[in-house]
Amino acid sequence: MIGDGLFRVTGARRCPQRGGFALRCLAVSLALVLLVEGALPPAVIAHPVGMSPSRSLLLATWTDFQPQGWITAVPFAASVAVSEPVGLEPLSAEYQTSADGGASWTDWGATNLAAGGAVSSTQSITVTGLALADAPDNRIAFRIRDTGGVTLTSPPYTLAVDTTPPGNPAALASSSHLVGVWSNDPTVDANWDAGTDATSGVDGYALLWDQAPLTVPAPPTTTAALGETSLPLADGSDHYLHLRTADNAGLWAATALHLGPFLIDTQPPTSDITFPVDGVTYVDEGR
Ligand SMILES: [Ca+2]
Repeated sequence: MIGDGLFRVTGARRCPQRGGFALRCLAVSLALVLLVEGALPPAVIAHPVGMSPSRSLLLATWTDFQPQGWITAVPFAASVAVSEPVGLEPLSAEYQTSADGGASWTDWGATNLAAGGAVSSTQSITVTGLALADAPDNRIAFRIRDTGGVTLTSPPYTLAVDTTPPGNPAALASSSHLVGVWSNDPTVDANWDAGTDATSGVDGYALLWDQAPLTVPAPPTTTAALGETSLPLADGSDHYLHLRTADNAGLWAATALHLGPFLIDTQPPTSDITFPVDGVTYVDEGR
């Protein structure tokens, strides 16, 4: 220990044994031991050779990491800015990635990496051509050396990748109406199961009623529920419901589910009966 060494060097054994001078010598020895054992501010303590000083790590700042949110297409680019007053060596920049939430990492490398900046103390690092698999918890970390030889490592950043559109529900059905059967109820109850999305999860659905059998609804989602009652439908025989699923990454199923036709007739029948003998006509107004 450094303190032990100092204590030995300045120990009482080496102090002259002459009254007040011996006491002063002992006081100086104790003061030196206290200083070395922690009484000095940390910034003043020199670091042993081979141990990274904390000075630069505390002053380095990593900002502006991109991309944020879900990544829906590969390959993609990731970038970050790093600043440190000492100055940085752009050619030393490297990165590594993890496909399991940071449990294991690739080796550090500089493939498809570019680093530069107007001033040496702030560098922008960009990596292109990243092609990580679908996963919510991919990670990337960067490192760069400063002109003092200290390696600065960024925190790990999340790369949430979902390039796979969701699957529509397995079934779309009505609990109130039969397809192709006339009904005097103008509001149709429809229900469906959730559908699937392995990585980001199902966000919701775009529902659309119209008079065509194969319409594919456009974004945005109109509901996240698993059932809905239509607005009153006009009398007619060509009402169709369409449903399309979106995931939390903003991807949409390429196709839609279709249900119909629904036949709506809210008007009671009207019948005219004429007695030919006297020509009187009776009208059934349906009341
Ligand atoms: Ca997805």
